[in-house]
Amino acid sequence: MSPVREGRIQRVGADAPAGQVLEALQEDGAVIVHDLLSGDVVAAINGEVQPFVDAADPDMRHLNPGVQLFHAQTRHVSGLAGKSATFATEVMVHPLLLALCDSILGPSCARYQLNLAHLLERLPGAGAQFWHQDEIVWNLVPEPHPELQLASVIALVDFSAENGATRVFPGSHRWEAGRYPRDDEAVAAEMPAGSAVVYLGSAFHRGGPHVGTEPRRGVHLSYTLGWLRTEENNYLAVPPEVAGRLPRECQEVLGYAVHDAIERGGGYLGMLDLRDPVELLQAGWPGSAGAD
Ligand SMILES: O=C(O)CCC(=O)C(=O)O
Ligand SMILES: [Fe+2]
Repeated sequence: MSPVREGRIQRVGADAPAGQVLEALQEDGAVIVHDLLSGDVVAAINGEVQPFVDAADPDMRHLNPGVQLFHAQTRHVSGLAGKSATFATEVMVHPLLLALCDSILGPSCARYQLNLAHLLERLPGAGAQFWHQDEIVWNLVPEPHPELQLASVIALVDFSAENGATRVFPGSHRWEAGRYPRDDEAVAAEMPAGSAVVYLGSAFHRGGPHVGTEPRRGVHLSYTLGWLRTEENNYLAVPPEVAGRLPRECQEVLGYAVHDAIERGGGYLGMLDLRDPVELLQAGWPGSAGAD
């Protein structure tokens, strides 16, 4: 499909050239990508995660009371790449998402990595999240700084304004410090299942208020620079015995690959026994006695 402007957020098809998606993303801070995932992929993920969703407690206690309000009336399934092989192989390393990471994060690191992969099933009655920038988790990084994160919310059911579709504030990635959103500036990322709203870590957004009747299931998937601490501990979420069964590209994105900045005059991050953990996984570690 050709790009369509609606409010001030553009919509593209997943077959659009990555450059066109990137342009829309850089212009507005967010873009809706239709049909990023096929119906079969959505159905496979929904089936694989169902037991975890059923087991999730929507009243779970969070680490911090502030987060309690933010994530109220929501079933959470975190560490999704360790729980759904279809998610790990078809979504986490989706070529379009990785192409966007190459452009947005690539210039500021030797390799980017998964930040978090978290299913959010927001239930009827869930209130609006407070507006925020996802990059706030790294607020000790001095300003100005390069873009730290590429984020997305992927719809696993149809998203509507009524069931709490993610609200984005177009252009907010360029706002000066101290400029905050007004409610009338929000655009609802209404989209069919399998589509995604992709946004920059610097763009303001929120989960919308759920005034519908059916759970709103989506995946919050984001990537960050390979040298930053990730929000989710992906080595524990997807431990070596699980990661070892995934393709190498998935292992790399999960953060098992060394961040090698030697060519840029830097050094290594994330090595083990002076080796690259991806090579150890490829050699059968920890199932075998290890490499040599
Ligand atoms: O679920 C949504 O629509 C947005 C979630 C979000 O922004 C977050 O959890 O940081
Ligand atoms: Fe967010």
